[in-house]
Amino acid sequence: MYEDVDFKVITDQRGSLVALEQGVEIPFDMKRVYYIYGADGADGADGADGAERRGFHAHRKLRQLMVCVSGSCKVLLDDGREKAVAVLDSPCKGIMVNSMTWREMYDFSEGCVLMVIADDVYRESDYIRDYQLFLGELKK
Ligand code: T46
Repeated sequence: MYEDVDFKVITDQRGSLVALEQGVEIPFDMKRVYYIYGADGADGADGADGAERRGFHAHRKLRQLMVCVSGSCKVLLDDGREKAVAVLDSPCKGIMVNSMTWREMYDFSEGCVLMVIADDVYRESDYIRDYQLFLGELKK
């Protein structure tokens, strides 16, 4: 469903640096990077915890590395058999999320920036946005 990944951190008196390199921390060919910010609800978005949950989908093929480079959030992960919650609260660690894993992101802290590195370009046809359809495709 997903794996925790710890990154090497290079720290000196100027601060810290993390490098994510294809073939080292990233086990696939990187095709896309995107990031989500302003998701903490400070702009008036009105979910139960003050912020809107995002995600509510699985990907048929896409694999992604997710890391909060600033702040924190939680990710509910579900492979149809079990569910887990990953807490992303450090720029020094991430999670590698496999295909056919339902995800929901929530509890975004103020200033959270969630960066995602993906092994393909954006394709809406890769999304399963209906949970029952997701369970059905898992059985195939
Ligand atoms: C995921 C989680 C972690 C694009 O045009 N290009 C892109 O590369 C992406 C990712 C999205 N979009 C469009 C599609 C929607 O109209 O941006 C809009 C928001 O996307 P979405 O509602 O899918 O956002 P999230 O936060 O629910 O999910 C995103 C990713 O889409 C998804 O792959 O795994 O972040």
